[in-house]
Amino acid sequence: MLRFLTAGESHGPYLTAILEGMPAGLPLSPDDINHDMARRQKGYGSGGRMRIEKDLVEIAAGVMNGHTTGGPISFRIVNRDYAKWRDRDIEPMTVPRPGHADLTGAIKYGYRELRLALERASARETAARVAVGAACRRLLAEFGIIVGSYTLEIGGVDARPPEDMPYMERFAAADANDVRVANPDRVEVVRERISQAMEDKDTLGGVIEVVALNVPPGLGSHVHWDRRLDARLAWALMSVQAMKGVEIGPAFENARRPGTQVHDEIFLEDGRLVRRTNRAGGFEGGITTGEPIVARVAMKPISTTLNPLRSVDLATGQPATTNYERSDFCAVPRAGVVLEAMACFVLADALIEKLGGDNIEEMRPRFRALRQARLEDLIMDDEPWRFGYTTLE
Ligand code: EPS
Repeated sequence: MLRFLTAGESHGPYLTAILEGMPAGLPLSPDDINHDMARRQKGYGSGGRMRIEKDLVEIAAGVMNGHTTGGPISFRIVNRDYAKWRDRDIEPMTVPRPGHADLTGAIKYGYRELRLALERASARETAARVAVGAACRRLLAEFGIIVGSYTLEIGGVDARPPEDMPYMERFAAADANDVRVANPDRVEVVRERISQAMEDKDTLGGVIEVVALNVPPGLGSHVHWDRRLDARLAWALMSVQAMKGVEIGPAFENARRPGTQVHDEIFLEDGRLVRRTNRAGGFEGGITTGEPIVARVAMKPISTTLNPLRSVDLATGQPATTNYERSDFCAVPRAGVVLEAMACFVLADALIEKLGGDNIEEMRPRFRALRQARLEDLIMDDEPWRFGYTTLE
């Protein structure tokens, strides 16, 4: 099945990713990937680094003449900022920032210089994930599956789109502004909130909704914990730097309501089993229902703040305050693109698992033959039966 690795430090020479398990025969060009790379780079509230980097991906393995070979695909993204660091004597970093991996990384790895933790923990690594995710998105596109996202909240400011706004319109509207807010009436107030945080020398988190459309029913499985696709998705989304909460559908609101107000009732229309609501967020029993997959993700505020936070200087053992490192003030708008990448990876993996993944042409007829939520696809024996186990007692 599909897997990937990334390597690279925030201010090192470059980031590398290897994606293994993509089927052969998929058209894939750097342009397919660079589109998402560019989307990840814009966002109001970013720090100065985004003016330095111009993320373009180089593919040096697994794609020949514009098509995947089935072999591991390698991606390389240069860190332009490295030029500024390579021949410089770097000040020691001995005061860990609360919220970052500085302290926990040093405890775990025995670092005698905190920058080593920072360098690999940094969300710069998400550029590599977006490259991987864009390749997965290319595979999903062959089967009509679309993944998008938009900002729901930033710093407590509500930016939810109107409930009746179609998902495709939400995606397009979000991509048309630099806070990735789908509700046009909320763009300015969100920008102002970020401006205020910058003035206050503070940082902001928020909530992002990630949605996948046209996912067939029957991906994932209820039979074992690590095959439940909602759980796999939550894991992948949570693995993105600074993500601290994931809910599928309105899960926390569902938890406050009685079951009769939560579960999506089933109706038969023209031989199809349909739902009029999607409070389940696209999953039942860890398996896709065929409804849109909806995941909401909570991002904590960036832990590098211009206003210092109290900490301890590990070199002197004295109380100290954190030193400012150039960073983002609010990365919520850009983070949506990273979350999409992780969702694309999880869904591509689940699709390959279901359809087999040696060659894209083999997958197509199997995709068309997938069992659907149709009465004709669901033949019932409708007669008494027994467990029939062959136990000794
Ligand atoms: C990051 C800090 C900032 C961000 C960086 C993530 O970088 P720097 O410390 O060089 O200013 O710009 O994100 C990226 C470089 C990127 O491409 O997203 C951090 O500490 O996580």
